[in-house]
Amino acid sequence: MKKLILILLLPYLLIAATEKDSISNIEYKSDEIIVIDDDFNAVQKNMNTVLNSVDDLLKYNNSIDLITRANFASEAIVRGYDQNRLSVTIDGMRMFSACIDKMDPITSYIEVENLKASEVSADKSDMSHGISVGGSLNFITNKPTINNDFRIVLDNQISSASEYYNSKGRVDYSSGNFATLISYSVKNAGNFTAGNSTLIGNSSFSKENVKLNTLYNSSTNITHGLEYIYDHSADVGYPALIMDTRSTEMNMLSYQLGMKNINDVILSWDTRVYYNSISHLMDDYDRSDEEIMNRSVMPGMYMPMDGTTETMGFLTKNKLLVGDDILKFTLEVFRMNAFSDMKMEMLETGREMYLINLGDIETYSGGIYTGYFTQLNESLLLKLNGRIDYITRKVNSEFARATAESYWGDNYSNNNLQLNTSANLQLEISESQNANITLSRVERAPTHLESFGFYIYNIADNSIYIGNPELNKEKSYSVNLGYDYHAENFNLKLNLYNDYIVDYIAGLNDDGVEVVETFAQSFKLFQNIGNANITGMEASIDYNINSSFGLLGKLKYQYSQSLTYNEALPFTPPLSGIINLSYNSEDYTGVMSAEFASRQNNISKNINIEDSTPGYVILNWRNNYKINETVTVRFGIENILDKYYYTHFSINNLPNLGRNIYLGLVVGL
Ligand SMILES: [Cu+2]
Repeated sequence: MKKLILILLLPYLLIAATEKDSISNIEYKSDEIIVIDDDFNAVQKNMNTVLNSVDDLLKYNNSIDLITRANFASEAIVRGYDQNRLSVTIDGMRMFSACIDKMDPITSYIEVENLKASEVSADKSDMSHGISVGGSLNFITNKPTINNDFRIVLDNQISSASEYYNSKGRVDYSSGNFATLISYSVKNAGNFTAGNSTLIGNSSFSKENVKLNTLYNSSTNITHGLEYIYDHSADVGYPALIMDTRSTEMNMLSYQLGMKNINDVILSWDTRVYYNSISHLMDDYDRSDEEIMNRSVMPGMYMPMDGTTETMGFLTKNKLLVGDDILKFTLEVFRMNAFSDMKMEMLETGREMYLINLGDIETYSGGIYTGYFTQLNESLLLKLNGRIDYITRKVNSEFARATAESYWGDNYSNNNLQLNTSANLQLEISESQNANITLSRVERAPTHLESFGFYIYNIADNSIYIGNPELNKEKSYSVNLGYDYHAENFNLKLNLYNDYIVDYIAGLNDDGVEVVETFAQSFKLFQNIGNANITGMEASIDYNINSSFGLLGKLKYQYSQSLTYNEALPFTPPLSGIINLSYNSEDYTGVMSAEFASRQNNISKNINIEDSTPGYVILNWRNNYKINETVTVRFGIENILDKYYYTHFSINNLPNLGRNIYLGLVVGL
């Protein structure tokens, strides 16, 4: 019975885990607050047994949608805000995508066996992992535990729609004060078949990921952690884009010092130093001569492109008890370098040209966050947040400066001070009901691409983008209303929100450019295009019908508008949701789910060029059967009806997978 509830509530708990510090009054007063951050341990392991990928898992967060460009790691967007408008971190550490065509969103470096939980601060009531106009998204990875145990789990899976093979596993070893965790994943996929048995060419990929973790307890309340992640993907076909990934390599290394209950005041103090680098190479060598000669952008030439980012940082967070109140304090500093260049190789003449897209853009950023949580009375909890970041950027490459001189003059650096505040009030209406309101004022400096990107092609609007060093910060004024109802076998959660955005940043046609006749593209310069407004709602329920059956439902809707153009913003989520009916016995879990979205006619025509997206319903059947203590099988059919569909977040209307039959074998020793 206990297990049932756990599995039924998995998606709910995952969300619950993300609502950070929504501490009930009792917990708030007690010592339990110390362990709250580490509380959602058992949940993830079970989640992994029913769902197959990080993408599947993220879909169960009601604020998240996924932008797809290939049958490969999708980009997570929160309430329609993409990675440019989110602070995306792994264990609080910064990482920046190396591909200027967004082939390597941060989510591509996370594997399901590494992921413990995802924290989303869509209402901006938490700023400890940075903050942007769309909030923050932090991935918490699995860590070793000190339990004097040795355990191996191997998980092999095949699935039909893309002749996909995935081998993954983890080894946990712990002895005395020492623990280690090693996990790996190897993936291989051929071309995938979309709905109605439609084969999508050039859509295969391969990927490997290894994560090594060690933990050492030097005393009862002091831990030292060392973490290394290696990720490599190769030959990733992008049917929706004009190029494919040749290879991407990511290395990430960090050391963490964790201290708990140092004295009556300092409840926890975590410090981290980290380094990561990403190297990305893409080209169009696999495309046919016919495609190269006839495509609308830069026909007749190959365009291999290189991209690298390198980030190093320091992060220290602590939680203090001040009287009866909690004070959270974070200090963060990081440096990031981004470089990207391309060659243009004429097919007919063999002549070559060279261009730098990101001219070794160096970013320094320093931030201080303070959160103050106080219990006003028996039923009212107030959280006040403030965060200041100072960001400075400059273009180091002389070549890049010279190329862009006609646009930027001698303006090759900018500095921004970001001031962010939010207040969150939580009201316990009764034993079973809670309400909360969050007001926030958040701003973000333009990204390095928006400031200093040069000739960056966007296939969605067939335009070439140029950065603008003189952009104003984008500001957002938000209100978020939340309501929770929880009974023994029923939970309801509601969110209503409105974001008013000032100085929205987007590319606008640059009239100053004389378009060469052979160019079918328009040139767009990043500009502040006025104000925008986003209104939305999210609702979720879970209901334990009886000891065997459970129901889970999620629904969301958003309406967005650029006030300048009187049209929707790009990637506005339509009315969409998920319904799960699950059955559970001691050895078996089965989940029937329906994912659906209505037609999206609120589209962007000026900021981006979108078309209306038809609605869809797809059905999935996923199962997990425990044969004995050692062996578990996982099997199911996704998109049972073989529906041909794509979401509003699909680039160039690339369809999703068709009927997909999968079988996995999990062996745990
Ligand atoms: Cu790329």
